[in-house]
Amino acid sequence: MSHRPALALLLVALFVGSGCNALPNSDPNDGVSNPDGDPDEDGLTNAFEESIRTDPELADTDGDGYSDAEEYLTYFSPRNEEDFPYEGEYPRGPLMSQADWETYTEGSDWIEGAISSGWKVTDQHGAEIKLKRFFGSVILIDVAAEWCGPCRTAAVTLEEEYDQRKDDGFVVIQLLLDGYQMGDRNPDGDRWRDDFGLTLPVIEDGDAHAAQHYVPAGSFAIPNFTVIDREHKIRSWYQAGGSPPWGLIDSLLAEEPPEVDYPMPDNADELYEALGLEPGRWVQ
Ligand SMILES: [Ca+2]
Ligand SMILES: [Ca+2]
Ligand SMILES: [Ca+2]
Ligand SMILES: [Ca+2]
Repeated sequence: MSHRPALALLLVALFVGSGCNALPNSDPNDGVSNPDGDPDEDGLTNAFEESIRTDPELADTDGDGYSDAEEYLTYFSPRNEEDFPYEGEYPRGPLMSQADWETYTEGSDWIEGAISSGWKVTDQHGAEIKLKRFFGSVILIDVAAEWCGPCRTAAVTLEEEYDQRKDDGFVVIQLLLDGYQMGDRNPDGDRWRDDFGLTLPVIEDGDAHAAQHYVPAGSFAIPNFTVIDREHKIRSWYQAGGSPPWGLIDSLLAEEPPEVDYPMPDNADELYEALGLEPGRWVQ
């Protein structure tokens, strides 16, 4: 089901085997002066590496353990060591440039049709989750607590519903407010995931750092569900009780993802195959 752990192990083995340096360059003439060359053997030509500003002589430019090609082809930054493929393999599409993003983030929370503001939290794998990294996906924000019976009922089928849709670019972010007691600001994300077999991002959000963006002031009924579309617009805000609006989610998933300028290398197909990766839905 998952190919990434095996690949990560392979990469680790490669780096261990080569003393954590760039992969060996067997041809000293195959240097950066040749735009078609690939001296670091990361699969990306010098010309392409220049266009994305990665190091053509280093397979893992930012040193995070993932090669430049693997990161770029899965829409993570090969130039940012804090950004790398999630252990949870949550769906992700091409990112906007920062400039494009800034033109996009006007508007306010809590209004249907507005762009959801950004926030960042840490998931169960210790990975930083930034909402804007999921631009292009349909996102369900599910606010719950361990003590809440209806929340637990909704969680029973959540993994199955998520699994059916994630290849279409569906992300669920579960925000846990409390533990077993109401007002207990110590939710246990591991316990919750184990109870319901969840692989999706589960966030211990006891201070409502993220959840505060999706509930009206003075009211805090849970479970509640907010749906964010592929353009990061809030399409259904604060649906308290019951189950997520699956009909709406499916209709939003049927919409085309926004176009983002994200050039792929000419040898992308071969690279995906060589790396054992599935091309993302957004690959042209
Ligand atoms: Ca290269
Ligand atoms: Ca490189
Ligand atoms: Ca890297
Ligand atoms: Ca990186």
